Amino acid sequence: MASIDKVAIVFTMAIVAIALGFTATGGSIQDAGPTISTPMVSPETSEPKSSEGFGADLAAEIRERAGTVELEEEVMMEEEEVMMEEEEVMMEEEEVMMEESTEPTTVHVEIPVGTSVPGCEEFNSCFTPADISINAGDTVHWMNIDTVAHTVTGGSPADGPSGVFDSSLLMADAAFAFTFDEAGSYDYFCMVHPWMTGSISVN
Ligand SMILES: [Cu+2]
Repeated sequence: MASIDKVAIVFTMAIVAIALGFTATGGSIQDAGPTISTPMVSPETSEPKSSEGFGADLAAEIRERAGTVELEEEVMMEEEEVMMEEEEVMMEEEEVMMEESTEPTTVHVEIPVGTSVPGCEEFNSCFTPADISINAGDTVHWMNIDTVAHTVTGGSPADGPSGVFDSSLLMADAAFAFTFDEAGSYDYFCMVHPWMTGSISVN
C-alpha cells in the first residue's frame, strides 16, 4: 500500500507537474504568443528588411563617407598643391621685384646731441651712421636731434660745398631729406662744425 501510495503520489505529482508545465508553457505561448507574434511577425517581415536595409544603408553610408573623405583628401591635396604653386609664383615675383625694381627706401641718419663740440669725429659719429650705402632712387633723411643748428652740405670742409645738396641751417629737431637718383660717392659735412663729416655711396 505504501509503495502504491508513493507511486500514486509521484504519478499525481508528475501529472500536476506536466499540467503545470503545460499551462505554464501553454499560458506563456498563448499569453505572450499574440503579443510576441505581432511584434515578431512584423519585425520578422519588416525588421530583416529594415535591418538588412539599415545594414546596407550603413555600409553604403560608410562607403560614401569613405569616398567623400577620400575626395576631400584629394581636394585638400590639390588645394595644397595649388597653394604651393601660388607660393612659388609669389616667391618668384618677389625675387623678380628684388632683382628688377627694388622699391626706393628711405635711410635715416641722425645728427646726435653734442656734435657741435669736437670729439664725435674720433668715433665717426658726428652723423649716425656717418657712412651709408644706398641704391639710386633712395632717399636719405637727416634728423637733427641736437639742441644746436647744423647743416647737411654736399662736399667737404677742404673743397667746400659741391652744390649737389644743402640743407642750409637745420635747427633743433628739424629734418632734411634728399633723394639720390644718380650713382656715385657723395661726401658731405656741416658748414658750422667742419669736423662733422659723412659720406653716401649710391649704387
Ligand atoms: Cu654741425
